[in-house]
Amino acid sequence: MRKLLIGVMAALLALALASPGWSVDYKKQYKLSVVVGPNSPWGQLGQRFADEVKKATQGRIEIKCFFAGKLFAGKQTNEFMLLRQGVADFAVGSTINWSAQMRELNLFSMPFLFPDYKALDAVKYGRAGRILLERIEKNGVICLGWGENGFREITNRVRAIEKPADLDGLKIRAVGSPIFKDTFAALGANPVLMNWGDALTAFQQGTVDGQENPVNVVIIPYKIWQYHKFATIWHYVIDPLIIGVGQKTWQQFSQEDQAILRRVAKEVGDWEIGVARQGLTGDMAALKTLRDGGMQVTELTPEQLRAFKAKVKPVWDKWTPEIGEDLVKMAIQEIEASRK
Ligand code: X2X
Repeated sequence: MRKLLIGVMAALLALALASPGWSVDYKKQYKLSVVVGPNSPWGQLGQRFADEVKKATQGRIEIKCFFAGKLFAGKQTNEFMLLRQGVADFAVGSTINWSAQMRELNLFSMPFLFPDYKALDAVKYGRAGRILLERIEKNGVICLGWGENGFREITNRVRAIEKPADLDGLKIRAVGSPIFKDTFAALGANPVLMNWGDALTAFQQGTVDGQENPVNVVIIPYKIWQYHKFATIWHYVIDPLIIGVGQKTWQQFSQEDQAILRRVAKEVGDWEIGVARQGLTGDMAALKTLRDGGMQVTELTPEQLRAFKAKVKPVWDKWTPEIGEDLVKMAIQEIEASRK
């Protein structure tokens, strides 16, 4: 009897070793966190990732998406921490929300640092980007791929913003990440930091005058023209997304499945980046949707932009050492090289 039992166990063990994609340790279902809803391309990225991973692993990895910050009661700056702790297994997270725990990620929130998508890509796929991802990994989150929220543009219900003085005293909702408070204070506005879930109510009730978010991924899906008549395209901050997985979860997967996760993240991430940028270069066709919604859209000239950039110098002075002098310098070099 004992011999038989040992024989059966040995056979089971051999079977487990022989099938690299199968492990007794896999959870029945993994949790993926997204701050926004399923209608945004950002939410769709989460769902596509889950669907494609399930298909490619023949159902070995089943991921359920939790939209609108459900996993952390809307407190978006906790997302990275919860991913580290394993409360969420996966997340498609904004660098802004993760910057609360990873100060270096404020690099992307340095006002007027990134002039265009080429500059962003040069940093993301260059040395500075590699260093950032390594640091995140050291902090317990594996980065599988990039997505994109996009360049953040400002909308408000009071007046067209063409120069810094137009921001005077406007109550602008921003994410609860300290660099935004500093930036809007430097620009003469009245920053109000709150979670996205609360922000929608604040727009509705008019307790804030304005907000800043990307065109395709937030302004259009959330129809911000319902609350705000004015939009200014100023590209002041870029907001990349990272498809991440907590270290503890990652270690459970076989090498074969890890490779699948990386491949799928790259594929769906690239798809979403394409959607996030659609109609936002050249003729800026995406802005038509805002105008059709009734918004007055202002596109700033390089000269008008310089006036805003001059105002945020104190933000650069304060935040460069926080992010790391070397990292900021490296990013500036990569951006300059991308412009040649
Ligand atoms: O809260 C925001 O503004 C949003 C949805 O863009 C982020 O999560 C960074």
